Amino acid sequence: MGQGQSRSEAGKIPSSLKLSYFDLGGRGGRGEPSRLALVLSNIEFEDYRFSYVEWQSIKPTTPYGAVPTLTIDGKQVAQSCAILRYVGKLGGLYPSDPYEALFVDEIIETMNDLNVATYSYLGPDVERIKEQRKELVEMHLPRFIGGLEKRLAEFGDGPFAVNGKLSVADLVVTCVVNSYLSGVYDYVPLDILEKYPKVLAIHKAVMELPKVVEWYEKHPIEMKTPKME
Ligand SMILES: N[C@@H](CCC(=O)N[C@@H](CS)C(=O)NCC(=O)O)C(=O)O
Repeated sequence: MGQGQSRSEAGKIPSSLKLSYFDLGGRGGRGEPSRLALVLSNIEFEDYRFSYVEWQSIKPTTPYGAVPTLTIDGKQVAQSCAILRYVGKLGGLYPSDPYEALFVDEIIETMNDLNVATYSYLGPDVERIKEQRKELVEMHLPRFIGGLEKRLAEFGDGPFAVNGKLSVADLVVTCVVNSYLSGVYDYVPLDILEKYPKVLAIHKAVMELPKVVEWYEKHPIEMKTPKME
């Protein structure tokens, strides 16, 4: 059970939940925040992970040819932000107060905008990757992470983003930060987020939660040295 709502406010837990997503070596990605929400809420789920090779045969079985998907008592649903809100509601990590929920949603959607910009090109053309990462560093990170850093002052006193209470918004921010700190993005300096202390404070607070510590002991985050030239 999360800290955002009481148990009586949380949703009915289905008897079977299967979260399907790539195995990204513990880094962020669109599936990891929902995994963390389920883990933090002590909700059992099948953590179905697969490689890109396996993905080719899985893709046509998903509603939009994309993951994550969540299979709830045999029914598959898609879209990472919708899944995250749903598991947040089940586990008490999504506010029942609509006004508070609005701020949580603002953060989820902002991190989604950043993810869309981050994954806009994943192909083999190195020059195109360099160009895309330059845009990320100069434009998208200041816009979305810099924007969030300023907004956090209005959302509460921290360390968690909204009213100081742990919510799925903190999990989505943490997964974005983990992917940047892991060095997976070539041509992006590893210290790029250092000018955003409030965002980093959310990450630190989440990564220190005992269940999260235990989770990453089991699923270590693979660290890389990003290519810079
Ligand atoms: N709007 C969707 C986007 C899903 C998406 O693009 N997922 C990526 C992984 S993060 C994917 O499935 N890529 C493989 C492919 O498109 O074949 C969501 O938020 O779930």
